[in-house]
Amino acid sequence: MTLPIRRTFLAAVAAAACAAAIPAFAARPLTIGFSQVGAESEWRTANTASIKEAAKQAGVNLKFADAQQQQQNQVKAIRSFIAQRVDVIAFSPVVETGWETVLREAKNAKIPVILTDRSVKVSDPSLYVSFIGSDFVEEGRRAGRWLMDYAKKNGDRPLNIVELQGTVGSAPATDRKTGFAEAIAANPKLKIIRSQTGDFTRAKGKEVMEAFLKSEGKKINVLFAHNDDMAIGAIQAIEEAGLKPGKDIVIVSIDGVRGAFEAMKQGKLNVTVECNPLLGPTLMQTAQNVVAGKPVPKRITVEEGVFPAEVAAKVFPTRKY
Ligand code: GZL
Repeated sequence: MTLPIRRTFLAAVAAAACAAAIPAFAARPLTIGFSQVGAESEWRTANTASIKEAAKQAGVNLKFADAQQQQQNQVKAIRSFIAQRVDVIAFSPVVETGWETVLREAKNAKIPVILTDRSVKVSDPSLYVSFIGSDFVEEGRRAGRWLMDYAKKNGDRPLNIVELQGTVGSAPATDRKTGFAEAIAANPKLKIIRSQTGDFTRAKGKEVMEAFLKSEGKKINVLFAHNDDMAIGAIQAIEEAGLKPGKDIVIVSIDGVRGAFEAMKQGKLNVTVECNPLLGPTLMQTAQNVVAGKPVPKRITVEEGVFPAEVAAKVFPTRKY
């Protein structure tokens, strides 16, 4: 066999071998271990649905664990993902601290970690590859700016505010509180007279609002709730106290879930600041890029708006969550 023909023959054999290998490699789906905070709110339900649907669309093998809002359950789930040698670990950290050890274990196992929705406080930023989520401080500012504008348009009278905080130690609770306080600081007539966690749930939001009403009663002019679910729980408490939510007590909330649009259409909620839960597609794309060795941004934010009651009816049909 002369050299040129022999070389062509060998090249053909090599090409055939490579072609045969590709489908085998390509056929192995990516496996992502995902630890979710829980199922505490409408927002969380939409976030989970987005992640599961995006995994299905992307052909990703998703191992999903619900932590029932307990950090130790998330640590356990991450350790289990490491033991199962998943390709990528992703999670929404229920609180900001206490992650160094388990994230170091993931790093030592050479499994990349992607944060979604909430971030963590760690001394070594290389413990996670990317954080995909909202700017919660800005969400708090937007809530505060709406109230500053409301105060100006309504006689600039003193307004006593009660605040339903999210889960203690969580990034959204800490940052929304910071942003809101920063935005209203310029008007000393806007005063936060009570502030307590409602843990992002309707039930707890109602319970804490009942306590606020018992201790402060008609002194309350405004409720700032860190999420719509606590606002909706508080609306029930306000009505049971014989007051009109959205009128006797102005309500400012965050998330932009369907329940908030329903309440705004009924005149019971004044504004909701959007917090986009539809992070699934971005998570899947980012995970695929990480595994393919492509560079990914350390911080990926999402577009969000502010929806006052006057636009609720018009916008509601376009809402995706
Ligand atoms: C925000 C998310 C918060 C929502 C709540 O990104 O972490 O947790 O605002 C949810 O509704 O419970």
